[in-house]
Amino acid sequence: MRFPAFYSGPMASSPLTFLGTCHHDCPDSCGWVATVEDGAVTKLRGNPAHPFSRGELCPKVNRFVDRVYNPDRLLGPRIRTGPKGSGEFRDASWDEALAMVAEQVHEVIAEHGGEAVMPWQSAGTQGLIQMSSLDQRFFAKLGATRQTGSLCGATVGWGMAVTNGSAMGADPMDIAHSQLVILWGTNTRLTNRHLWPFIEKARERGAQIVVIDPIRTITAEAADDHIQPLPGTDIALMLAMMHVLIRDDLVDHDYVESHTTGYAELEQHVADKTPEWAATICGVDAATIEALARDYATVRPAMLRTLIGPEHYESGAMFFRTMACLPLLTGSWKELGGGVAKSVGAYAEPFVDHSVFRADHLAEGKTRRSLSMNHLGRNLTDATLAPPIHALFVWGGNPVVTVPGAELIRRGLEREDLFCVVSEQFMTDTARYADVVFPATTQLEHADVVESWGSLYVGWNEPAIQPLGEAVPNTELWRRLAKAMGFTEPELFEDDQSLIASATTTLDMEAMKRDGFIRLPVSKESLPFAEGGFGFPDGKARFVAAELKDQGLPTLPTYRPSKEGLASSDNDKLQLLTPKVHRRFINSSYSGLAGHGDREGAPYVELSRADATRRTIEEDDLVRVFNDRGSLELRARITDRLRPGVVAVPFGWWSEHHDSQSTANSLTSDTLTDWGGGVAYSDTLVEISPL
Ligand SMILES: Nc1nc2c(c(=O)[nH]1)N[C@H]1C(S)=C(S)[C@@H](COP(=O)(O)OP(=O)(O)OC[C@H]3O[C@@H](n4cnc5c(=O)[nH]c(N)nc54)[C@H](O)[C@@H]3O)O[C@H]1N2
Ligand SMILES: Nc1nc2c(c(=O)[nH]1)N[C@H]1C(S)=C(S)[C@@H](COP(=O)(O)OP(=O)(O)OC[C@H]3O[C@@H](n4cnc5c(=O)[nH]c(N)nc54)[C@H](O)[C@@H]3O)O[C@H]1N2
Ligand code: SF4
Ligand SMILES: [Mo]
Repeated sequence: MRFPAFYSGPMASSPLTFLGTCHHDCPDSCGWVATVEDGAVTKLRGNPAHPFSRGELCPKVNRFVDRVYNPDRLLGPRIRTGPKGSGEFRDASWDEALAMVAEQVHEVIAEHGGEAVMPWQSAGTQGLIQMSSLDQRFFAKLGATRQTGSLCGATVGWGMAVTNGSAMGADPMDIAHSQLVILWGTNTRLTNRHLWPFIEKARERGAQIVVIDPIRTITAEAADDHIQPLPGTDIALMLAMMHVLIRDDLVDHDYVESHTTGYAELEQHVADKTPEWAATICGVDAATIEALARDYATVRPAMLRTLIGPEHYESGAMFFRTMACLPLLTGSWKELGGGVAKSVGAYAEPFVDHSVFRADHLAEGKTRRSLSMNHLGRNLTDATLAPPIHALFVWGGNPVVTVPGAELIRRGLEREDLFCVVSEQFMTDTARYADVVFPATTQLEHADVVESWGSLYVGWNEPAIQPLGEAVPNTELWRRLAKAMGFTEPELFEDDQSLIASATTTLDMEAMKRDGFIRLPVSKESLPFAEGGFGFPDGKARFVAAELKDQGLPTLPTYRPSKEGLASSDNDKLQLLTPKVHRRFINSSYSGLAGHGDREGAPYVELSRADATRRTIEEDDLVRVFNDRGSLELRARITDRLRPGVVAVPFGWWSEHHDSQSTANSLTSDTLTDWGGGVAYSDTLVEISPL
């Protein structure tokens, strides 16, 4: 079967270079230039013209060409021969693999109905059409269960929206204009490295950089101040800041009066949320909280920069709803370099129309239930689900490593009455459980458009080479599966160029293809809420959110200790954080590759000297980290980067890097966030004992 040509428009660059954009789930969405000789990519460099990434890639993608040509790449379909999870497969032709999937899926639907089929997809590629497009139509046609929830990001937006009526934020690049930069629960130098030069620029202009993080990260080490609250307690810290702002009359009353509602209730609500009160919850002394609040109001412009870290708590959305109240009180939105800079997806919404990919009519009126992607383990093992899941499709993700409750996921994937299809570039921990594995192309082999969540630049991705082996883009997989299933609706077979064109009608695609990127057509000085204009009908932001009442949640910003968390636990338990730590990984991608995992070392558990001494643990001892969900054997690293009571295991390692099959997410909590559909990875308690 020949793969159809992707793109035949005008060539942007000289014959041997191709402009592209990194597809990884990373805020930077760097522009790149691929050099091709004799049909093979020989060099991949940052595109120097890209205004955000400015010619640099990163320690992951500097070796992307090795990833693409890696001997372990999956280059043809495979069919399982050994027990589930064993990783024993044989090569198969596309025709055989497609026929097997079609037969099994028809059988599942005939016996149990369409909802017995579950799609599970994550952001392995963030590309417009390769992340999610034709799959929506394919699964509608099957009448399959819908995936809801999000591992990352949605909770931030939904949290902010309760206060602001929209998920809009400041343009992160405007941080260069700030005099006070508060990096609140984001490890910029690791996870968003191309923003750091803009922060350095602010610093050259006299800005003060503060990091608020329970871990002394590499970003905290480069800051002027590091405030280290106990995990999941920031809401109390923010309430105390509001207390100080109001008590000391550091409030912009004009702004509050013109553009907000509920101030009187907030004033009353925070009257007793003193810095002393917060200090007992956060473990940050009251004087530090006082000073932070005063600086926040008086050193201007002050930018709050946040990403994803704090969403992974039971009160994840409440964190962002509460944060959104701070710039309202000080009128910080009026200033270039003020406000809150979060992910900027909301900027692209008017210009990139994802709704064109839907085709709900294909479901022909069948009801389609929704199940959370964060409860994959629960859903696969819940025999009371009606119907139970009997066919699972996974693409663009590695849930056995990245989703909480990993042991439950494994148990679910081991079920003999589950048919599992995975589309992948590598034989991941998840792919090992598949009945059929399909080979996926990389970003150098397919066309796409990449919307960034870290800057206002949208990138073009020109395929630089033909697909390797028999790999296909995700879109082509859905087309082939639709054909194998015997479907004929033209919507299921739309080609890539047409899909891209239909979603981007308001963008200057010619300029994007010529330069490799364009800036979203929004004004240079983007001040979304300088003059109010919040997303509610009256245009005003809300300190009181009446709609939360229906969900049994407090209508005012409120700190509530987590059910599973330090604040409510006995002292033998430690709170486990599982952050991104490695420069050469992105999530669980790369940890299995030479030049990445081997150079990062091996997984470990970090704990404070006090917690180690209490358990007679020495540096490099082998210890057991466990709770009732799972257990890991790890080397201990004694550190002063963490407070007593808090321990950390780096996220991203596969089971082959651990002594058992388990990984960090074997231990983590799958409790959902208060709203927004996220999950509380960090509300996890563990015990540690020497081995
Ligand atoms: N090198 C590398 N870069 C990446 C990734 C990667 O895996 N590796 N992943 C990418 C992805 S998918 C994402 S979403 C982004 C995430 O980017 P970030 O949100 O910056 O990264 P995280 O590590 O998820 O969390 C950031 C910080 O939040 C802190 N944190 C945890 N709990 C709390 C809390 O209660 N309060 C406060 N104040 N801070 C807290 C953690 O200690 C951590 O240092 O990074 C992207 N970039
Ligand atoms: N404990 C803990 N768990 C976490 C986090 C944490 O901080 N701690 N962070 C969470 C966050 S923020 C995120 S975003 C998630 C990420 O979780 P996942 O989205 O599962 O991320 P990856 O592990 O990178 O898996 C992406 C997979 O997609 C594949 N892939 C890439 N491109 C394509 C393609 O074009 N087609 C197909 N078919 N496959 C492709 C890659 O080979 C890779 O195996 O993890 C979450 N899990
Ligand atoms: S992973 Fe992030 S930093 Fe690295 S090249 Fe891709 S977008 Fe840039
Ligand atoms: Mo993420």
